[in-house]
Amino acid sequence: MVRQDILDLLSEHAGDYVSGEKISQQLNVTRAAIWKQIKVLKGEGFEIEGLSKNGYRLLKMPFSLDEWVLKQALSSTSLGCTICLEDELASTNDRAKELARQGGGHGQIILAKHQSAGQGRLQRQWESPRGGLWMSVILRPNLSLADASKITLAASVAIVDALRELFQLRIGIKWPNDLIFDGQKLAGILGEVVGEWNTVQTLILGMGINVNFKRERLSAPLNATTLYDILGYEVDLNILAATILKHLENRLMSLERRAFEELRLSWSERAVGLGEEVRILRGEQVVQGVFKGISIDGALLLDTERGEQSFSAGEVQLRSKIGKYF
Ligand code: BT5
Repeated sequence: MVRQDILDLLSEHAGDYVSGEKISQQLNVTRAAIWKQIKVLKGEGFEIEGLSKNGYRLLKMPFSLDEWVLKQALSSTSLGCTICLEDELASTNDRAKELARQGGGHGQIILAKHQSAGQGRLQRQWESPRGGLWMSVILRPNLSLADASKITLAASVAIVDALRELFQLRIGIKWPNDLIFDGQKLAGILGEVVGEWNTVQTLILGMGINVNFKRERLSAPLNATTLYDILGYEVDLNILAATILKHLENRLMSLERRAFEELRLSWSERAVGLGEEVRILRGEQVVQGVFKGISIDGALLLDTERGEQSFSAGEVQLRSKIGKYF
């Protein structure tokens, strides 16, 4: 509590010094206790200047995830209403499922600084070293089970738009939900329905973004990149999370208004490979054709020799004409 109170006080006087005496009086703690807490905060990455005659001044907040900093950055109204931030979790999606079963409400977010068993789709692994944004959101939207796939489409668009807003980056969406830069994967999305949708209507939306670490931290064979490799500097994970949640909340609101076509168009504008000759891999089988677009539910529509065929995300993989990832 003292930690939060000190930060509240310092941020209220942003840029100005607050005397140790004033903090001590307002919070009813000793000056020694304040000094100790300030030392801890500095260790966590807060830049706080302390001058014996003036007091303390908050100069900079950490780029790593911090509940207090994240709360300051949030502008969404429902998403992020409750924050669960852990140093390490096996998987934020798994924790979110547990919390959802225990009654965790719409908008609760779960983050881990590092995941020891991050999950991709279809039981695949998701490498999640420190410095990434590993976040899950519990959603109980006013939508039907048939619309669950639209939420993951919305999440892709939200991440693309957040990265464009913050860093003027142009990230592409590789169907169904990979976010890629220069043909390499920067982020992935894992949507999972919890329990009986008709009764509980809960979706866990997991988003994983490679942010403040070098690509070398990931296994060599992966076709991956990180924001650090792209930009050349570290970014504020709290602001990134908050900006994604803001865009996601807006997209969810339009989905609840049944603006499905709007989402399909937004997704298509950001997609890679549209209108191009592509290959679809279904196990050993390869189908070739022109990538025409997606259906309202996110199925890929392919113009083939045998006419239009549609593929759902769970069963196939998309490759460029020459068989590359994209
Ligand atoms: C995904 O699966 O792309 C979904 C990833 C979702 C991760 C988030 S993190 C927060 C939340 N908690 C979780 O436990 N998961 C979610 P998929 O399309 O199946 O891609 C998985 C494949 O991507 C793997 O088989 C690897 O080839 C590759 N991969 C693994 N880790 C990667 C990384 N950090 N960056 C890029 N590619 C990676």
